[in-house]
Amino acid sequence: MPSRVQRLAERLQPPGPFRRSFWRSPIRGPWLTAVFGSVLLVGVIAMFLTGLLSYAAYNPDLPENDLTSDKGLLGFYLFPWPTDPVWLYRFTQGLHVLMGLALIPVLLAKLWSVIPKLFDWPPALSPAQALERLSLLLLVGGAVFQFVTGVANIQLWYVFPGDFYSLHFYGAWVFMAAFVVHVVLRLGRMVSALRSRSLRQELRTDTAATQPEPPDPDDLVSPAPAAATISRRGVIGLVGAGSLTLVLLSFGQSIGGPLRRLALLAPRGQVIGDGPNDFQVNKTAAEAGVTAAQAGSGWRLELGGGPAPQLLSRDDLLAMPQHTARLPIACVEGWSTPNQAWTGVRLRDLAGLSGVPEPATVLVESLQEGGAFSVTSLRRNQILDPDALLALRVNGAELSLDHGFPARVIVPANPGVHNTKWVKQMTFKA
Ligand SMILES: Nc1nc2c(c(=O)[nH]1)N[C@H]1C(S)=C(S)[C@@H](COP(=O)(O)O)O[C@H]1N2
Ligand SMILES: [Mo]
Repeated sequence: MPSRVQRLAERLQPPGPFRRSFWRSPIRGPWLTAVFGSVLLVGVIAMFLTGLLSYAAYNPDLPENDLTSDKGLLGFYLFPWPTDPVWLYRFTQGLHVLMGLALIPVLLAKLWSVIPKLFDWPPALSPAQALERLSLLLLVGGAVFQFVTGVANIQLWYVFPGDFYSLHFYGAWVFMAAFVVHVVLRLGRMVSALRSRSLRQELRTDTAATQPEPPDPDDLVSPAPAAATISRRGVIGLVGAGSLTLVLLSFGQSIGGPLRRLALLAPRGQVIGDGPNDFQVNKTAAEAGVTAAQAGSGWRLELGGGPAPQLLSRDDLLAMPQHTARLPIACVEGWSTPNQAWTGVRLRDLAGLSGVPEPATVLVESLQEGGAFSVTSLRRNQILDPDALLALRVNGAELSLDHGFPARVIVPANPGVHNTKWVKQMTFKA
């Protein structure tokens, strides 16, 4: 029996989408919502964890590395990012971006499945309901915000009012707070809805045999269902095909090499550089404002932090013991290159030469003027790793100017952004 308050509320409903009978899809109901919800439950947790890892990988506690203005307590979990296995960041960040893309159709389907709730009228009948709807605002707004900023960033569409890192970082925490509240409130209902129908049975049911779910307390099921024009199987298939298409047209950018050509949704050029230097470039020398003249014979590496600063020419560096390491470049934007053979001087040898053989950090500065990534810090474990290099050559050839000639940093498992190109100065600190 509807209560008097409910009956009154119904009479006060404005017309159109605010009336429950406006929404007539016969497949909308708790089971379908729970199917998409369960995929999002797992997916969002995985996104959050890989996102947290990416923040840790930036070593934001070191000078110049924190791209958020003030992490405060939100950095409680930070740990020194390891250098082993070398593909670690390639894997976690490739996964973060690919999963995010795959979840877009699922999120849209989930929102479609609950859209009548958006128009609930009156907006709230009790303080508890008002609070819940407010949390939904943060939930839906937070999800849309995270997906939009993430996709814009991997499409190099830097339109944010502020910088991507701060927005995506704080956005994640706001979204997760609302997500936890939502899961606590709805998990039980999700589980019982999933149990209410057999997935296997649904996957065998065609459009003609598709019937509405029984009326539910959440009022997702239409009170006036139309005839089915698509089965639940059809909608699940459509969403799955959408996710698969996004992944198929994107994963090539994370695998690199010849498969990169499949990454039609990736924004970067397919072929950059020639011969041994023909692998992905983030920012060309021209874009960074670095000229061949700056990188020419007058270039000197300034080693600081020790008793006396030192200036080394490229020939001085080439005269030091050379080491080759096979390492990838993996960008926060999800693209990466397969291992390339980098050759140069070990960072730990440079630390020794500078007079700081046991460094805690090194501050690396680029020839590039300004730019968020022209000054970064590396941690002790990254300096002392035997495969951490100031690279002078790649794949048996001189570095190209676009890949950082005369010298660039390359450290195993390091986020691409901290593999500074066109290095000018390194300051080791004990
Ligand atoms: N000086 C400087 N170094 C830089 C960058 C930059 O813009 N300026 N971009 C970084 C980023 S974001 C990435 S992913 C890698 C890419 O290296 P690559 O262009 O050789 O592939 O370089 C890093 N080093
Ligand atoms: Mo990057």
